[in-house]
Amino acid sequence: REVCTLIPEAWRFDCYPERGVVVTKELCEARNCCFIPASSPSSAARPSGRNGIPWCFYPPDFPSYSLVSINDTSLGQRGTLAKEVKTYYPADILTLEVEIRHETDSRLRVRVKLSKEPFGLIVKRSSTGAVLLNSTVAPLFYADQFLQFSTSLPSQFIYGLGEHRSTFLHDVHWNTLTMWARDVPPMEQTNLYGAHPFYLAMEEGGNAHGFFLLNSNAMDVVLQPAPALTWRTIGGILDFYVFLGPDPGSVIEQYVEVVGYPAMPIYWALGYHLCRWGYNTSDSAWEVVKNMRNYGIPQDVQWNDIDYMDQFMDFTYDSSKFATLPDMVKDLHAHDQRYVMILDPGISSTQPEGTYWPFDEGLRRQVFIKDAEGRTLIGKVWPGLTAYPDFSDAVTHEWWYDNLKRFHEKVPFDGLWIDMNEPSNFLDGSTNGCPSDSLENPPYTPGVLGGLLRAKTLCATAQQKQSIHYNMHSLYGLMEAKASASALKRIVAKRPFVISRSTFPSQGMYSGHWLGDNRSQWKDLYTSIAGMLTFNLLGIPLVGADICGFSEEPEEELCVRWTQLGAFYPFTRNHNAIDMKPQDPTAFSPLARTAMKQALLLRYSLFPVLYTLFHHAHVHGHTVARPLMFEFPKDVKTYGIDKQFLWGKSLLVTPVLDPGVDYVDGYFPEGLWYDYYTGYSVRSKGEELPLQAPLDKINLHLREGSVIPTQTPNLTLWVSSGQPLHLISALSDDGSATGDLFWDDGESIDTYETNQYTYIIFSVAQNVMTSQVLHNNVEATYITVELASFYGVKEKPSRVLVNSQDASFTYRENQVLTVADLGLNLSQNFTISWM
Ligand code: MIG
Repeated sequence: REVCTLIPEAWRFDCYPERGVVVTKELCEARNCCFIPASSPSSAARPSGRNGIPWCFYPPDFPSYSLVSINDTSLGQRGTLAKEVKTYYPADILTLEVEIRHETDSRLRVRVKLSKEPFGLIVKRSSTGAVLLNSTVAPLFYADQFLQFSTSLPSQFIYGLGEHRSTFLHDVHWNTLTMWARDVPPMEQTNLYGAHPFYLAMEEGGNAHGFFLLNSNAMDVVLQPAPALTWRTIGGILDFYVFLGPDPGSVIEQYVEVVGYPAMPIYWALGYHLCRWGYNTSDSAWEVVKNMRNYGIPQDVQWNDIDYMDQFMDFTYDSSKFATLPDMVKDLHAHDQRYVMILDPGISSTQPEGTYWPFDEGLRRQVFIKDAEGRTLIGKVWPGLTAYPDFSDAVTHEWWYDNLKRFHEKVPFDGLWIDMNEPSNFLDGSTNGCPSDSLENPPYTPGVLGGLLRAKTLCATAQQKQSIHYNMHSLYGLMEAKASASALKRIVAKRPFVISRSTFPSQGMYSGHWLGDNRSQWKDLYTSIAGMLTFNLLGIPLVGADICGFSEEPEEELCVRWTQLGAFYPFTRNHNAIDMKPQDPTAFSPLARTAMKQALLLRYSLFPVLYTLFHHAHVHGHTVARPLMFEFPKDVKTYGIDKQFLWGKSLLVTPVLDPGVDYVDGYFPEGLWYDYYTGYSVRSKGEELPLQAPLDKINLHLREGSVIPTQTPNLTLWVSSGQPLHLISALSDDGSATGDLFWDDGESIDTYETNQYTYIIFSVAQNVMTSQVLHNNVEATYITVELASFYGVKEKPSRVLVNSQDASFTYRENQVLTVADLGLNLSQNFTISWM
């Protein structure tokens, strides 16, 4: 048909997305679609996400829905959609109700749901005319188990859509991203641990918008070079939000306002964490802790993996190999350090009755997920056969709390690591398999690894309190995190610290995340940056990768470079797989160990900056680890950068990601940038510059116009966060700079919400620095400001005044003015001026 040949390749929307089928002319035409085989034969089979140009695609007149009526409502419009011809998927819904709500000035919400000229939705930015959404590019499908709509995109710059292993900027060249929580080491082109149907898109001129499909079912998101995007989900309703920005940071604020602001972490969450799988005894873990202290390497938290458990059973510990566990925890606490251990959701179901309370009590309270026939569903994980708690039921939360409380009396842990919560199963479905019906074998199965929804998880037909597992699967990690955080909060009466492997939108309210089972390879060092930045977009800023790599063994050089980059992960933990040789800092040569120690001390000295950034994440939905394009949205050269990143608006991190080099190229957006260590400045026109990077150095630059508070580091954040402050101001060309500090007791719940905090603004203008205490409800009096450095002071001053009193100072040829021994009380306003 001629209409078919007229459609450019980039605009062909796949009419035959089923995998493992060679699409023939007959099959395609049975769907009333256009058939044009591509020249390259590889497009025929669909083993992975790189589908290539579809051979079978919708013609422009493919039947879709028409708008049959529309009425204004107080917030927007409500209308009815109808179509006459059924599609080739069962249970088409021919009449739909669409509701469009302008919820805020920057947020549009559209819900299409059941109700007793083709319909399309176009969203345009009126200031620029940019088309943010245009669903008329392909037909709308709305069958019971197949909902699909497509939209054009205003540019190829698309971010988000976790969890996948990819570059930060997604490839729109026929790239299918599948979402369905899955336990698998991160590889390209498969669904991973979490599901996040949210993207951020850049428009011309630096504007940005966001799109969130509120849907938990298994789905494919197809990117194609038109550029265009297709959502293809197998359940739920179409309920989506458009966030209008107009800059990338505002888009994230608007998204986080909907899904929930990230929790304010307890202070020690930001310290260095040490973990491994395969500490054979508590003494061997304890030994590392002691060595770290002896070498003077900062460490806030020691973790244990499943080794600590008795036969891998939750809420037990091995009374012989881990006999000294309670003593180790006591010792950690005595040194202002903390203890975190792992929990897996699977509860052993094979212990003799009366010997394992978690299972007995769980059965009694009926907390476990049931199979389609109403029996406790049994799968298999580390302890052998297991039942799975149903965290969609409040009863289960109470049972989880009781278990944690009982265990806490034996081992007073401080935080929780929740693993295997996709949920993971060594079997497919259950010990009894799964029924065969349209939930287990839907008319269309998205590109999930293993080809079946039940692959390495529970049956889709399993029954949870709120719905079938088919709908609830990808929510498991979120709901377990919610139960864990609330239990921990009750037990320790402090901000709960939880790190979860599986995640879903809203997760940041309850937990952080680590990026899973990476490898000790340079490639994985690099991809960790994209992962970290993506999770910052998704409202889960407390994120990091396993430092030095989980599986395999790192060369010393890789582990040093990784510790340097890891010192700038918002969540910084070294973790290692079983049977791999030790890779904690104490395991390396003095040279490497010293370089790692330096990197960690640097992180600890920046704690006030990091803590303040988390405050802004918690209160405003800001990112902590931030892509360059967020601060420089008009500079297109920043759009693809994922080898560098910022902390907040002012600290630029340029890690070494390659072996055998002592320099690194870094991109510097236009402006003045100061070397963090020396104060020397470079003026960039928006260019790449080579930087020296010997093994003991990670490049760090301060953006002009910023003031950052730092502290003398120490072995724990408890000690270092009590040290005097050193304020560093990086002056812009006109001599100005600003910065801030959020301060509280570091651990009480809701300090911001209940006014138990101090907030201070630092500003420099016309040779005067002012520290202004805007809010002072907590005693910040025990903190002093001892030192102030000013980078970019063009001439040597003749006098320096501190609160109008003459003070001594130094000035060096690198244009750095330093005023020492200030002894200023942080809780009072002060000025420092020079002339
Ligand atoms: O089946 O608990 O991602 O961090 O060390 C493996 C053992 C289970 C997977 C986690 C990893 C952890 C490991 N776990």
